[in-house]
Amino acid sequence: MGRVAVVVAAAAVAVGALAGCGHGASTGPGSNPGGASGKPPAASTTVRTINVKVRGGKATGDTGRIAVATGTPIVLSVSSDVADEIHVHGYDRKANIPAGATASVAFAANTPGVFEVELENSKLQLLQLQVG
Ligand SMILES: [Cu+2]
Repeated sequence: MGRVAVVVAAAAVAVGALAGCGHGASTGPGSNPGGASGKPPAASTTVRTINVKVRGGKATGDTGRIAVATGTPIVLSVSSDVADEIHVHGYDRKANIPAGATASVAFAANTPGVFEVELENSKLQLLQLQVG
């Protein structure tokens, strides 16, 4: 069992290293989250709201490992006392947060895996989104 945990942790690190924080480097699976391709939203699917607050370089709220089922609609809201940028690795979603304000990114968690969510400029990990 311990070995499994180590392997999972190593994989998470590897994913993080590969994904990096490169802006514009689109190496994703090429999904089309735009939603204009004729797939009606599932009315019964509950949106998972994730709220994180950053003050003085520390994240509080829905931090740590957040597990959701594949396909769950996510609304991630982050408030920060300094201007920064939300970055959802893997899904490569970003949103600018003005100082003292809250910004949100909404997306469907359609790709299984563990994805780091961070404040890009502060290089502060907010949480890990575990999809699957
Ligand atoms: Cu990043």
